[in-house]
Amino acid sequence: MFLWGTATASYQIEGAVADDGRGLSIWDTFAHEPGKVKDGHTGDMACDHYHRWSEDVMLMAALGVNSYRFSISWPRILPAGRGEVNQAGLDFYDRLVDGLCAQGIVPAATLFHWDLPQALEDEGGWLARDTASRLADYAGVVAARLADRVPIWITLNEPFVHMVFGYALGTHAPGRMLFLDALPVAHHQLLGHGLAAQALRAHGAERVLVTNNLTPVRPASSSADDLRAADAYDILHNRLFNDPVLLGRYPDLSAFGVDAMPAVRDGDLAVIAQPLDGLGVNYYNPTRIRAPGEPTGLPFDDAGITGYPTTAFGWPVVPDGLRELLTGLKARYGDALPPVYVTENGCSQPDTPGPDGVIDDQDRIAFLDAHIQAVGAAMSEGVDVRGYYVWSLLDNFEWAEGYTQRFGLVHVDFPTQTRTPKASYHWFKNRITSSSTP
Ligand code: NCW
Repeated sequence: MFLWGTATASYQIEGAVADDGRGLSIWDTFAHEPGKVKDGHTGDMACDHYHRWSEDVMLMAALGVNSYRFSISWPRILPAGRGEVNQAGLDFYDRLVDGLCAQGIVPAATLFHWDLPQALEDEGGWLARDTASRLADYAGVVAARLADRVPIWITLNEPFVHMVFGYALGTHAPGRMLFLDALPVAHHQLLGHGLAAQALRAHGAERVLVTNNLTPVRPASSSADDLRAADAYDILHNRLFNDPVLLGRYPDLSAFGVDAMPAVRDGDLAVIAQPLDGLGVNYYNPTRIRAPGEPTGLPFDDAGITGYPTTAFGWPVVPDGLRELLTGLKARYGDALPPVYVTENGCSQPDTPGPDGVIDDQDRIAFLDAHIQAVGAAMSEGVDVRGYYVWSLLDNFEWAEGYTQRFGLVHVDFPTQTRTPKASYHWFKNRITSSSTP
């Protein structure tokens, strides 16, 4: 059965940050620091999904999806990041999973979608090797409770984006600006993936995935300098997180002046590279890269993509980039590529309700239609794609952009928490009922 779903993440939708013994996450801390998030927004209330989850499950049931990708809030389960388990936190996900199963919706749970317990950040966060073991402990705790009903587990969401925005540039929590010194964050997340995968399997998880944010890289010209720059960016964005998991080795980082990946110990790559049941792929847009005009400390420069429409975020809309990405993965990894799940794809649009209250998001419909066709094209070119999840079910807390970027199939009026399905919700329902595959 091809999985059609929607995706969300805990800090972006749950709210209820002080309910039932939840501990603090790095995003609670970061969002409350003045100037970090647009308009001073925080996830304190978000979509209040913690209290409204059953309404949200019914929205999915009426949408007709057969799967739902959500993330578990680590500090709800282990408020101090380690040690004592908060049963009330587990009970929440237990109720959610039962609610999904009752509607025939297959749960797909992400362990880490960026909301690290603050207590672990205080011990070094992902710069500390120990955090990898803590992820594995947490994986064991949640799988022991939920793996009897949750068949699909995703260890990490977009470890590249978490490393770059959280630890290299500081625009996301925990707000560190370490530039290339953030590289150990990549290794420790990947090690955490491998250890967590073992713990999940030991507790009966059926399918274990990791989700990477991937982008097809297009050189700005065919000059040798631009080709070299594009290759360097491809290594950093795509291969740094795919190669260790799929091939058991790090790519050559010499373009970055790095002789060997830091923080790696004997045996780590074997843990990281154990067989996967699927690769989760989040696709938003391709990247056009040129050689830097003047020295920047990096071997590439973003040339920007022109000639395409853009989303409210300013991201170019290039549906064929998804076909290019998927077929490129197959060409690069061959038999080492497990089945692929498109675990996120979608767009932010202004989505202002009309005078009649209708949210007529035709641009999102065109976006989804074209991207689903691109998945179909990749499948007919031989890529084994098993699922497609729209980001997102609901408008939600879009990290540093606060509530200003709306990605939902369902509009949320945040002051009243009123949910209104957009035109794209009705379109997606028709699309997935009219054909069982892309
Ligand atoms: S910001 C981002 N997102 C959005 C977010 O809501 C979701 O939680 C994420 O999984 C929508 O999907 C992901 N992704 C960052 C994409 C930009 C990466 C560019 C990095 C260049 C250095």
